Amino acid sequence: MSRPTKLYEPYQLGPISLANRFVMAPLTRNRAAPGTFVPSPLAADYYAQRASAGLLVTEASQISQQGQGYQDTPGIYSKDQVAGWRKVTDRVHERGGRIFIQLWHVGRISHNALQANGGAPVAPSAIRAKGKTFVNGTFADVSEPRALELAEIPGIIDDFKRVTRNALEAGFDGVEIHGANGYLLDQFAKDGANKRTDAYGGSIENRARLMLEVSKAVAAEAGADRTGIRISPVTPANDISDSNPQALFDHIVDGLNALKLVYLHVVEGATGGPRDFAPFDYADLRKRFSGAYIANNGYDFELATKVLDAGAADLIAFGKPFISNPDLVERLQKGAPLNEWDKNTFYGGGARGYTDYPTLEAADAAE
Ligand code: 8OZ
Repeated sequence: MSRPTKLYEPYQLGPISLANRFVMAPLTRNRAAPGTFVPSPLAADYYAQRASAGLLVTEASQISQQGQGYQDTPGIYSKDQVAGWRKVTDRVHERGGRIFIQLWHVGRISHNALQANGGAPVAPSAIRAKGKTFVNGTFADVSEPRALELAEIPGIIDDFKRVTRNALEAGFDGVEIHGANGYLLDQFAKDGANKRTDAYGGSIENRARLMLEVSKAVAAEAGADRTGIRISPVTPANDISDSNPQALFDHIVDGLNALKLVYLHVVEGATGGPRDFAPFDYADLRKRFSGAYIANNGYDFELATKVLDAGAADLIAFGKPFISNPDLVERLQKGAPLNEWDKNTFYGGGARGYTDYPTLEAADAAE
């Protein structure tokens, strides 16, 4: 049975042809090698299994040791990490897939145990988030951060540039800047976390500056047509908030549009929670942005079809359904039932709950 929908129409994303409108959302899985943070050898299987999505976005990958906030998340700053990712991109490309890597600096959402010499995580301002991270096998309160010195900011932009070159060397089709979910760039943008009085704090223009400077620097390395960004205007994730998200993100998106980024990936509502968490006009962002609009958060076949038909988005990112359904694209086309996900195996561990979810074909053969 096939159902009428735009989900299976191809899409031209800058220079890259996508087979359909499905995006696999970035999903943190905490299975990188402890100590080196090289992606797990299983990651190549995991992403290759899901390569029928028009575009895969990798799990968030730290741009530096300082940018890490959780146990065993992969990096993209060392030679070994680049070699590990190369195996992933090769396998995805062999299956005809396309893959971007998500570039991540967690800012204050980290723990001393992950930082060089047990130091403090960095943030726009020395304000500790009310929230937890996962380190040394348990959930722990995030550590007290220190405010970045003005003179340190160019170094962070340089880190983003360096890892963008690494990403291209690793064979990625492009990069996604993680500007969402209460991590560093979102912390700078939003006034709940940014109390700076220099050029990176205060006005909307100043708070948006780091996200836009990073976007410009990354686009200069990868090409704007291979650079996307993820934002989450109203999410409360990781204790983030802003007094006027509409004005803030109207300004940010105008800046991203001027840079000609290839896509804007928007977490609508509370990340992993209610889509109507807070009032926000997403159509306004779409109007301001000429590139592709990727909509995310709580989409299913029906809502995705409705939104694509209405022209409110170009691509739809699915998260958890891709964890438990490597063949999500084919299952939804057939109207076949979906595997349920097991939350207990989301973060950390091995193949179980990672590469062992069956395709429909495998499940049928086993009957
Ligand atoms: C879940 C657990 C840890 C990190 C995000 C990178 O929310 C994450 C994340 C999600 O963007």
